[in-house]
Amino acid sequence: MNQPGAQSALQAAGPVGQTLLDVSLVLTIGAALIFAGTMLLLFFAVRRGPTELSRAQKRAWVLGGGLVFPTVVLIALFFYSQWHKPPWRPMPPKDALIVGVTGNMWWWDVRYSDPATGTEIRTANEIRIPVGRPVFFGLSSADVIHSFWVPTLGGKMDMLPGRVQHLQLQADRPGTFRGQCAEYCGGQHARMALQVVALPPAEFDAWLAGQARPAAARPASELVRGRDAFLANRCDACHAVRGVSEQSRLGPDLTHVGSRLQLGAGTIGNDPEQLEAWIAHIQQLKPGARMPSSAGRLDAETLSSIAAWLAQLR
Ligand code: HEC
Ligand SMILES: [Cu+2]
Repeated sequence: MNQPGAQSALQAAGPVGQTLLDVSLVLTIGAALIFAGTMLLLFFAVRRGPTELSRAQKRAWVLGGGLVFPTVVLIALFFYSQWHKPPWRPMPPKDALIVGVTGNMWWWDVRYSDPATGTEIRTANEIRIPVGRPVFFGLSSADVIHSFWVPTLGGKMDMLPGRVQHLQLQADRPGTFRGQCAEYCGGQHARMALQVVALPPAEFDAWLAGQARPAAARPASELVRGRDAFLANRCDACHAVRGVSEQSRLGPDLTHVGSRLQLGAGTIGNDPEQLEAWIAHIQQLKPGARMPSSAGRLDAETLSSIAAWLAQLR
């Protein structure tokens, strides 16, 4: 499968992921030690055979092992977990980047606000973030319950229709981190992945400024055919390409689709050939996806002209 980016909670790439990893290690090692100790006691007990214990000895074992020990361990764990709990914040910290993500069957709608103008910048299935800066996600859903999970960074948080939930994450090193919808949401749930790309701050700013720009209203002459076919075949009934078609949000925003690492929420890679295959055969690549296959409806030349136009929307 085409899956760039680590998707492992064992490769923590930020403070939240690291805390979760630390807590998990303490719990796992602690549980293993207690289990080993209990088994050791059992081993000695069996080896020793039946023995008479005095009343006081019996009471010491039952109260000590059955009451005092678990109480001490559980109270210690309670304070340990309170101490490591990620803070719940109703408001983002001042320097945070705010990103809105809405789960759809089966893709992710992603929104930023333009730092220059405050207007909304929309993209899909790929979230770029600056390294070393907190990112405050506002998470929701357009249909059923989804769940946002990027294991290397931390999480996860359910996405509920009609509600906005918050999650604050941060990447401490550049890289590509794979995320996955973590709440079964229908037939193509397994093909609902996303990429989080953490970039040095200057590169991130340049990327965001690029995303803010609309697509060229007048493309180069060899691309005009693709753009016209996109409109003539009513791809714009579901897709916005800012500067070209704005009316619908039923499908991912395609203004800069050529710049994404993957297509179809992690289903395939992204180049002109795979774009063409996606448009022609989406129902084979992602059966049930809410977009019709175009093979049979569109001739090969039209398909490749649409793919060529989309591929250069970077
Ligand atoms: C009925 C609405 C609808 C129509 C019409 C439609 N699409 Fe889509 N399209 C979608 C949806 C929904 C998705 C997301 C599918 C998924 O990944 O589950 C999508 C995904 C895509 C993607 C992948 C985007 C990404 O970031 O992964 C491309 C490219 C695309 N469509 C191109 C087209 C083209 C070209 C046409 C016209 C031939 C078209 N679409 C017609 C709804 C539509
Ligand atoms: Cu899902």
